[in-house]
Amino acid sequence: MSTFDPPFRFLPRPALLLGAFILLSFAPPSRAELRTYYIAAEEVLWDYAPSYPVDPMHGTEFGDKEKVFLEGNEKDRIGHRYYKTHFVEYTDAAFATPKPRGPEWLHLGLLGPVIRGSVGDTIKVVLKNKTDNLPVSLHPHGLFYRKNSEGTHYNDGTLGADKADDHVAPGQIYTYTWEVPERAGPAPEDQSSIVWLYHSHVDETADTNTGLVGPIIISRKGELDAKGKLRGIDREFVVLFSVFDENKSLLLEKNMEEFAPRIDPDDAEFQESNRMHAMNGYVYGNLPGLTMREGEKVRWYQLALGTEVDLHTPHWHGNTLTSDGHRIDVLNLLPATHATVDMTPDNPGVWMYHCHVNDHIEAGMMAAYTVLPKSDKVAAKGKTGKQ
Ligand SMILES: [Cu+2]
Repeated sequence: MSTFDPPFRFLPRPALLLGAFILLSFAPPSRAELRTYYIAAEEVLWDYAPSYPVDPMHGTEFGDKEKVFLEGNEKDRIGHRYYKTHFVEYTDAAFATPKPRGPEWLHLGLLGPVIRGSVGDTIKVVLKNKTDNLPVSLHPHGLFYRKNSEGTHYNDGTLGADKADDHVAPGQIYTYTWEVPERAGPAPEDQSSIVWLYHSHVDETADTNTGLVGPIIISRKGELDAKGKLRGIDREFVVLFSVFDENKSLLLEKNMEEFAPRIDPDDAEFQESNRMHAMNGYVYGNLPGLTMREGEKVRWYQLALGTEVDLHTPHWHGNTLTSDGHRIDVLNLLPATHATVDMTPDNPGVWMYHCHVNDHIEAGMMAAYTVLPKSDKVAAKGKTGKQ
């Protein structure tokens, strides 16, 4: 008995399959969307090294070299915990419920949420300033913004409403509107998605050292599926390499009052102890969540921010990647560089992933990523019928 209903029952099965293929091939690309994000700037007591006093890279206690940056002593060192301000995503305009961060984004750490879009979309970010006393703003790289959504104050000839985005005062809300035209998305030689930074730009250096930074991922039209997942890519990781200079933080005074009240802020050794060589706000192997499986298509978005010490060379042990059509295991980053590189790991294990600048290795700019063997998945599938 035929399983086909009229009027297709006269067609042979190959013709039907071909017809379906043609229909799908010419299906209109996914429609442009309005994507709205609710993001608050708020204070957090951030821990650069939750494992303290254990060094997870070596399975021992931290030594004197690491303690330069990590050891607080209630007198003249702040230690591994600092008050910072960062971007937190909320579920809606009430700003009452933070949006839970899934395990796939656990590694973002201190960073704000991923703001995602496709070419043709419009992105609205409703920003609420939940800090006590710091003006904040949102400035996106790469996207198309008018003067009322640039998030930066300077003598640009604008007045009135076009200035409202420049400083969002504590307790206030402002909505930024960013367009995603072709020129904000991947160019012909790019992969299917690219990364940009967003950050507060009231006092750019102080704001970013305080922690007000996050990623934007823009994909080609039609590359996001109905669930908002990037087609053909199994996992995405975003990592920001930055020496957070806590001496330049807007919260230095608060940190000193609470953790190191008896030190001159100009003391050179104190200042050095406050330069946190971090990957997503973690040092010395504390960055969690970089887990993938052998054979998966893994996309790494690599970012840097900071000053002249922020020339970083991320290096992956154990596997290689492609960057702009070249094979690499080390990438070059300068402040505010955005790079997208792809890996198909073929080598299971726990592997080092660190900045290759010697001074930065010593100061803690290191992590580990895990590649699970493909065989586990095959075995699990055989057992349960699903992965
Ligand atoms: Cu580095």
